[in-house]
Amino acid sequence: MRIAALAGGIGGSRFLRGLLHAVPDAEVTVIGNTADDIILHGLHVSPDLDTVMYTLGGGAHEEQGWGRADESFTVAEELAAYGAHPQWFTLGDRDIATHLVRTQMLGAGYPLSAVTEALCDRWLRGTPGPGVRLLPMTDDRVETHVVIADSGEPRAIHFQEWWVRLHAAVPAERIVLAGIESAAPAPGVLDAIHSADVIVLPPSNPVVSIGPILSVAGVRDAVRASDAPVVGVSPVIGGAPVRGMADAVLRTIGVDVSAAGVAGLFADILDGWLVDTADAGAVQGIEKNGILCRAVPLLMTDLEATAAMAREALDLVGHSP
Ligand code: GDP
Ligand code: FO1
Ligand code: CA
Repeated sequence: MRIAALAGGIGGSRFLRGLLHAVPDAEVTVIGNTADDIILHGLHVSPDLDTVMYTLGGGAHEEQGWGRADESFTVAEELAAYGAHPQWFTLGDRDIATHLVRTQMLGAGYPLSAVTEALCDRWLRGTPGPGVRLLPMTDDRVETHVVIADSGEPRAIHFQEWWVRLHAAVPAERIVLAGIESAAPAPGVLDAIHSADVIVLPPSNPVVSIGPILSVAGVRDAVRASDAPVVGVSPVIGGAPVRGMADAVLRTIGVDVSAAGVAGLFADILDGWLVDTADAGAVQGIEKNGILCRAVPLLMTDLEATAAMAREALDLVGHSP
């Protein structure tokens, strides 16, 4: 079975791990969000691509979700000693090697897709079966910026500064995808969508993870036009995201912070939508939108629980593994 999955970072990669466990012989292409990318200390950091790569490759810091396991911060301490900025985004020593390789290859003229393939050659070689492929959504620079009110004046800051330094505590008046107008799908992205048997939306952040991917020229149309059923998993349970700031960014774009609200955001592309048992009351309304809907436990407490979610998602759209 060929599966195409649109993924952000922590939530997406945890779900993908369960999906691969549920369907070990599936050929999975992950289309990763690159709008979180940020240049720091001259290094190109791709947080969501790295979270997927480290998580599926077994190198991620499990509780944190992002960054490497067994990490040290000697370089970050030295940077701080020099007063180098910013200091609100901490790069671990092991993680810096990833950014050095990426920055060096980009500087030599390789596109982000080639860089990602090279990095994944180390991390994803061991995955079972036909394995998993990670593609950036685009090779072009796209950055999520957040417009906040700074003493009355609107000011755009990088999404990472809003999230990591400000903890999304300052209301985001607008979310802007800088560069999206001229971003083309990376090589293989549209093919992966066209040739998929199933397209999966893991429970990633609908606005700043799935949103940018669907905003790349041609991607949303390709998903809509694909013969493959599209099935998604709600990242919101009982009116709140399981973690992170999805509630804040959903409010910014005027979408109800609920499993039904997020289903509505993707109604034009969804064939199936999983909600948690806490939101069983929403099933009927979602089905009125012509979307198959099922209420099942949606907390990714461990690999088996996540694999069960993945099986339910595939079964809902007639592709039971
Ligand atoms: P990020 O880019 O690192 O923020 O990661 P993603 O965008 O891929 O995933 C973040 C989303 O995952 C958040 O909106 C969470 O609500 C969601 N999430 C995290 N853990 C769970 C879980 O156990 N179950 C569900 N349904 N969603 C989850
Ligand atoms: N998140 C934090 O809250 N604090 C950090 O210092 C931090 C550093 C960091 C370094 C590399 C990386 O790939 C991710 C990092 N993150 C950090 C998480 C990052 O903000 C998230 O992975 C996503 O971009 C948010 O969707
Ligand atoms: Ca992210």
